Amino acid sequence: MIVLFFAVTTPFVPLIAESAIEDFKAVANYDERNVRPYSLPNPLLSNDGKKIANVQDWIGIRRPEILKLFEQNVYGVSPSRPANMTFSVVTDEMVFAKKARRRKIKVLVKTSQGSKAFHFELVTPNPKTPSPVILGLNFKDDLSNWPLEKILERGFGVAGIPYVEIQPDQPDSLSKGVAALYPELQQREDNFSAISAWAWGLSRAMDYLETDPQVDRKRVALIGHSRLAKAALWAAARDQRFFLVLANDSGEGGAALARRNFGETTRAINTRFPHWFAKTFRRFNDHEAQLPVDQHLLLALVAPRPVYVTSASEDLWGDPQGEFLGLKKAEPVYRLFGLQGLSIDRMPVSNSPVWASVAYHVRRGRHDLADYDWEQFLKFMKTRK
Ligand code: GTR
Repeated sequence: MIVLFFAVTTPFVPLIAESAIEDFKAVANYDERNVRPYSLPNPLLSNDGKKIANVQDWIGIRRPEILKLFEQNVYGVSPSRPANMTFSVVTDEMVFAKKARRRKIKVLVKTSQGSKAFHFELVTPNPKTPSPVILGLNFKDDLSNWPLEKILERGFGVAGIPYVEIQPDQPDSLSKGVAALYPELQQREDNFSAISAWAWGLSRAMDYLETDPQVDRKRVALIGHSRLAKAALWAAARDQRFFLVLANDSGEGGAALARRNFGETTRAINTRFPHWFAKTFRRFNDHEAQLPVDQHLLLALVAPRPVYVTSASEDLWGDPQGEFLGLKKAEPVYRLFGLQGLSIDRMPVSNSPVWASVAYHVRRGRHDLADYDWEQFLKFMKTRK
């Protein structure tokens, strides 16, 4: 209340007042007993009420329909692969006692509005054969926060894009970054949002990786943490070249069900991060029940490819239970493909991963991409052929 009063009466209030940020967290519901009943859109019922009973109808009818609903109502539209795009190798060296090769690749995109470049680092185990690669957006501009040596020892390559090179992460930043190359997409209510721009950047990195002889192009997995896990899920949902997705603590706008009033809400995320989603998404502030989708449908778009959802036990803002349920409610689509869901119906205790065609764990501890998470991800990937 005090915050609202402040915002309304002070003319020079910053777009996101720090006090407002704290206030959303302070007033959030963290009590399971206060979760209101909700009902979710059925993954296997089309917009016009047709029952989706086979893979063909899923692929031909329901999948495109859900993708479009997410574009229109949540993440906004994205440009297609740019006609004018070039890749160049900026640096190239052998590392880890010549056991691995590390390159920095520049992606340059041009449109009639100008040009924009971003980079990513690619490290591959010294190869006689192409390696599977784990690709992700990174908060850092190098790979120093990821367990490089461990990843390489397990036989995987890794690629990381400093996410703000694609699109800055600030309110009012959509006139910059790659979004600025497509001003016509910013005129729309379902505009090219920051999360869509980051996801689109992942697909552009994939455009390169597909051409690299040291990369097993059929085994490019996505990883992301937090806001970057939201983007990884949206990228995997849209772009079926990705082999699987590892979505760590993705929370609201990621794997967590929007209709569950627990932790972060649609209003909180749209207020604190107005650039992350399309403008249309704001219509659902306090009206999540009117969303034509919910986040289980985002996970379902990844089917039949594996999706690994994780939570952290202390990350109540991210709603661990809502992330688990998002995954469970996507399972009917995996079953349509003849794949098995998780063997459990209730969220497992901390540090007990459960794997099937989809996978889940809740790690003991706080919101983070921790060694424990990496360890499970690498083991899980070893089980996927
Ligand atoms: C939080 C935000 C979450 C999550 C997180 C992050 O402040 O509310 O949705 O994305 O940031 O990305 O670190």
